[in-house]
Amino acid sequence: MSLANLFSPINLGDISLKHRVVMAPLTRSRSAQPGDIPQALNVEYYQQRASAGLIITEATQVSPQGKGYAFTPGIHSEQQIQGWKAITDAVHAKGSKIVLQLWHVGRISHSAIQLNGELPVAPSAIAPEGQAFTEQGFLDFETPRALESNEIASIVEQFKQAAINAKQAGFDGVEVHAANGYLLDQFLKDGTNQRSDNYGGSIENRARLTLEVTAAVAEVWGSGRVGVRISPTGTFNSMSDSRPQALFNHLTEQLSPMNLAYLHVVENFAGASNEGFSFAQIRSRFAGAYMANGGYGAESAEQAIANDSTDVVSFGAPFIANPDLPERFKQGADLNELDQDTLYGGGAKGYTDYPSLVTVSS
Ligand code: 8OZ
Repeated sequence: MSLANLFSPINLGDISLKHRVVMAPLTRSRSAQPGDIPQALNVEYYQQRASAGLIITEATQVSPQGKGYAFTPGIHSEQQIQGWKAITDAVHAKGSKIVLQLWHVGRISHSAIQLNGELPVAPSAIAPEGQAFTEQGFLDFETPRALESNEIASIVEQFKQAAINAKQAGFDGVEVHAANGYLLDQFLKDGTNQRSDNYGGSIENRARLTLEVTAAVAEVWGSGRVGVRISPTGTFNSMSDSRPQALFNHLTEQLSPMNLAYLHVVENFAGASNEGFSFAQIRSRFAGAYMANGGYGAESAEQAIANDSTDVVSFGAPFIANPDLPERFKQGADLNELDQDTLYGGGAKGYTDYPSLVTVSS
């Protein structure tokens, strides 16, 4: 099968890609400790994958409050900025592009991780099911503290400062993480947002924080270097919404005139059902580039671009196990298998030791 569409160039706003195989954001929990600092091992990992048309980094803490998982990196200290700078330099040296994913986890954290043992914050005091991954191991989630109305501006400020830091670290842009049950998604969906102020209740109010954060970050970067990631049907992290189509149609209609680099849509993740949801309605409401994610392979990605249901596709799991994924797609080569046991934490094993195709020069 021809992969002519997948391997054609595209501009995502002001970010030019040489092809449309994008590396999705992937939490790997391998930053240097203490300090959650990107290190040489991470430079090697990202550089190995720099044949991607674009790399979206693993979710990265915008602030200490935004941290929810042990060993994930941040972008709120000088050392973290310098650590990321080595990564952006290495990726650029290989001719690829890299954007930083800006992440505030909200309630998906634990007082054992938060500064001064404070409770995690969220739109409403509703606990998720399950456990947090902390430096002390897995701990049951707690009931978070509902943010006061006058604290919301500081959330926007955390994202904005992180965007400024990302610029200093040499990225090509940033992606606002509004998916998968973290703080912005917690505000969007009514299973987690039961506020009665301007940030809760109506769909317009629940979308407000994501829109304000995106606008603040776009002020720093220019809108053509900002993407937003959403997961309309996602249930990961105990998420639910009563009217996801109406909610995400509205959000998309509001994001569209901002002229963003792209809208990144998690279409399949952790077995959530898409019954009754139309991603085509999201696509048709967004004037800029649509990036599809979740369960795609080379052929289904090619097909989806050819039939115009997406512009570009991001690949997660396949990029963990195949550092040279675009080349393997081109050659129709077999893919390495993913080792589930080495996804989070640890060192080089299951991180930088997946083999590339052996290329024999003639
Ligand atoms: C899996 C494990 C830890 C974090 C996401 C940042 O879902 C994540 C994540 C996924 O966006």
